[in-house]
Amino acid sequence: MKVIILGGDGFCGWPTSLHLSKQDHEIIIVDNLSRRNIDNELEANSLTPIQPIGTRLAVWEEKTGKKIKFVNLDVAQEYDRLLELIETEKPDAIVHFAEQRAAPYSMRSSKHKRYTVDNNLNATNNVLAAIVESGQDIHLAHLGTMGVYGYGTAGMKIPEGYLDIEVVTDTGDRVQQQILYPTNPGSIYHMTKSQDQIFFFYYNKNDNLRITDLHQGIVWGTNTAETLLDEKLINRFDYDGDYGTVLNRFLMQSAVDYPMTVHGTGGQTRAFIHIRDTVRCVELALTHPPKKGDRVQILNQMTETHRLKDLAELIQKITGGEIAYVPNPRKEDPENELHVRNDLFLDFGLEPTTLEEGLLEEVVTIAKKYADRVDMSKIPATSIWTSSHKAGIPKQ
Ligand code: NAD
Ligand code: USQ
Repeated sequence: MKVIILGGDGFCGWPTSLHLSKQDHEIIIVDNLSRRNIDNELEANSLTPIQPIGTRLAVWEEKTGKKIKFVNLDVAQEYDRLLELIETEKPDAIVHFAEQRAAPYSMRSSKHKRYTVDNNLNATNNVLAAIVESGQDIHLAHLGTMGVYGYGTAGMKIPEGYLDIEVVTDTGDRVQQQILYPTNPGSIYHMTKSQDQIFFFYYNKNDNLRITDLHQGIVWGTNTAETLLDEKLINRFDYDGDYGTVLNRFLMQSAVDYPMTVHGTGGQTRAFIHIRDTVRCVELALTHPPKKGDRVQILNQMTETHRLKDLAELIQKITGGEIAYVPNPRKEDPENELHVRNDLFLDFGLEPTTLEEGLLEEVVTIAKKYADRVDMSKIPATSIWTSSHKAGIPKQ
């Protein structure tokens, strides 16, 4: 298969590109390197020493003999170049990772809210419009988020995208329907993913596009079989207050004797997936595309749910690290239950990596190994959801 990977220099996109290249798919990475520029803006860095994209690709070719093309292009701004690329390369599939993905970054200021909306919505609309204009039958697989659903249910398992409902008509008949699960985003970033869902619904209905939307949970871990082939292929590991996600932050914090920053009571429950399973899920999504005329295929890309407090306590058992319950900078429910269906990926053959298998390895091979690269001043989460959240935020 020929696959264009939009956002292929990022945390999920890079190991996915290598994994698909290893399976002999022809890969073209498109990325405008905006994530690296945001590191410059935040004066933060990956915990792991990631190499420039040119070095990454040269080492991959040297190690495996496989070539990956790279195109530096802004998917949200350079529509004509994107269309030309699609028309020239004629890919079988496009994987769309190219969005601003941090909820705290999207809440930093009006400027960051506007950037996140402009970037994410235009990127998604541009890809969809370009596929239509090219006239080609290309399967689009998009990385969405579990946060589209919100994190609470009335005790039921969150279904894969569609909710069964029953309406009573004016004549008293009961009619069964399936609708898109109502969205309940908790940040500007999550709101853009909710809006992406409507773009997919529309382009699928109007233009018959074949689309898979992957509602992914929080990704943890760093390396995959492919990124481990050489240290120069190492994947990104974000730990700063905006881009670091909770489990990787706790692992890094406990490795450098920084008390684990549990927001509020730690009663929040979230869905998780290891990066090794992310790359496998994208491959499974590409090999199980919807047929022409099918509705948007929505898959919940997660393997486990955990309460944050339990995660911190589990890591404490392994590392002896301290836990700090800090005021929550976000506006979110202090506690929630979360039950999620993920039958489709299990049916496709996914064998999940569990927390028990991966945690210790991650602490030792990444968090402790690169601990001397940590800038402690970048650890506190300082982006706040509303001005009333200001008072309790820890000072840097
Ligand atoms: P990332 O920021 O590491 O990677 C995104 C990549 O896209 C970056 O390399 C960036 O430079 C590129 N990009 C952004 N806007 C672009 C544009 N307009 N044109 C070209 N390139 C652009 O993020 P990630 O963690 O790899 O996440 C990838 C996708 O997966 C995102 O859409 C995110 O919403 C989704 N996702 C991530 C997680 C997670 O825990 N990391 C969980 C669920 C969903
Ligand atoms: N949290 C802490 N301590 C920290 C950091 C976070 O307690 O030091 C808490 C947050 O308050 C929140 C939870 O951990 O309750 C998750 O935060 P996160 O930053 O790990 O994850 P989130 O903001 O939801 O975003 C991440 C990715 C995003 C993806 C999403 C999947 O950055 O791209 O879409 O996970 S999901 O959470 O399922 O919506």
